[in-house]
Amino acid sequence: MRLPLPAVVAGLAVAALGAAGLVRAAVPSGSGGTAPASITVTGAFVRAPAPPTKEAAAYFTVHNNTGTADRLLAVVTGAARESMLHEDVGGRMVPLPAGARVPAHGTLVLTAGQDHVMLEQLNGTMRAGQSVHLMLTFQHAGTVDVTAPVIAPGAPAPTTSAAAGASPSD
Ligand SMILES: [Cu+2]
Repeated sequence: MRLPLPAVVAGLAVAALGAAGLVRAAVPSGSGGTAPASITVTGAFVRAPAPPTKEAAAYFTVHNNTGTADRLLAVVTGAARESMLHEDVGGRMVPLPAGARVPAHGTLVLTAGQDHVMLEQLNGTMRAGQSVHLMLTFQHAGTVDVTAPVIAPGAPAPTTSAAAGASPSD
């Protein structure tokens, strides 16, 4: 009666792989293996457009857990046909075609009045209470998937204290 055993073991192995595949979405694909995530993203949210504007903006804080500077190159979402990294320079939007730097053991904070991801040509109506999937691409860390709740145009930003709360010991 030894035949069934290998079959059971093989089944378990497949189940474990399946679970790893699900979890992988939250981990940078570039880090590989069981190493701690080289990049983590916290406090993500999307501000719904304030009529008559039709653009939404995404904000989050990127933590670089490595000793090498990285760069956020692009953000893609199914919620909009165009998403661009912008810098707010005295109220004027300046595109960041080369991305935004994430210092070694440091943070990149996207927040109102500074850097943000502009979401243009939205696919459908965006309302508070929904959530938006963002795929961030980094120069070294690869891609990181983030789920960002949508907040109303006038609602307070949930990441106001993100910069103050960021700790290099993380
Ligand atoms: Cu903008």
